[in-house]
Amino acid sequence: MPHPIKEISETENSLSLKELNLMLKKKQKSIPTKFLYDDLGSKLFEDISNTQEYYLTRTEKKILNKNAPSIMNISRAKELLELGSGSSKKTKILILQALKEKNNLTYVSFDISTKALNMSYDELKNISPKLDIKLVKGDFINDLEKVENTINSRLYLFLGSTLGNFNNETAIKFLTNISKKMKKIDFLLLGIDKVKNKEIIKAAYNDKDGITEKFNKNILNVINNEYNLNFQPNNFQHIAEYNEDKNQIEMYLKANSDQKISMLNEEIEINSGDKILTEISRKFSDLGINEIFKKSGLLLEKSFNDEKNYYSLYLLKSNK
Ligand code: AVJ
Repeated sequence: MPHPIKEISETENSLSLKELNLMLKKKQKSIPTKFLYDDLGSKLFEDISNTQEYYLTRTEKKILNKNAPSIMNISRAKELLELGSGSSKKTKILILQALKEKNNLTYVSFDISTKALNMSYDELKNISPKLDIKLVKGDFINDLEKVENTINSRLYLFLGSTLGNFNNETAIKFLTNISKKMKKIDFLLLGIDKVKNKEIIKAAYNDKDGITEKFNKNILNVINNEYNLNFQPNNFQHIAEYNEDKNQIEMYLKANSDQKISMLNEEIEINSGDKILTEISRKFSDLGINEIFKKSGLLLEKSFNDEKNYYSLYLLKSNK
């Protein structure tokens, strides 16, 4: 029997066809990043995280392995709530640590993809009878308020540097929402990719096996299915370039030829060479991320890094 999944999104699609239409007609065309993560996309991201070039997941895991006792000791959490949990492979480290000292622990996995929630459940189901697993399907930008509150001490987890996918305004809005939802005894553990040599960063988004390319192009299949469109993924090329002024990777799909996309009784023209933005992935300095914490009502309790300072985990409290 599959584990039950609680769906908390009010609408099936928070983005209307009209809104998508406008995004595709703007000077800088774009598709919302979240459409990268259907079932196949979640699986492809899992494959990216195992490539040699993609240092983020591996480094985050290393930091977690080293510091799980300290993190669980400071937070004393009885519940872990993970936002955008993916396969939960890294979270397992924290769960195992917590179970060493606790008679029971709740783990809430919150993700937009059913596939990811099931992967997460499969990863964790046999760990221990002391672990209660809850699966919640929703969009962490729109549906966070609807996540049930608890009187237990909760550790919010937002790992993988997913915050880097948000522009500054959205990042602050999102973290402020978490900070407001947090009780005095709660903590937030945030994983952040840091500014470093740009060749290392670029390589991570241009793996030689082309998995990131497949991941990027899959976004077109996702919106084709969701909105009944006729994008041809093979008419586009994967681009991931590093914007040094903004310290961010920008992932695009670049049209190989002129094409027309039928939508809402019109034909959207895409010209050869046009680039559709599918993702930004920001890289932070300690100074920059601390500025964001301040603006979001968060206080830094402790930070953890790898020896090269490629990546950081920040353990935070709400300032209320
Ligand atoms: C998991 C969202 C942080 O931005 O590095 C991987 C997604 N995109 N390769 C990232 C991603 C291209 C990833 N995040």
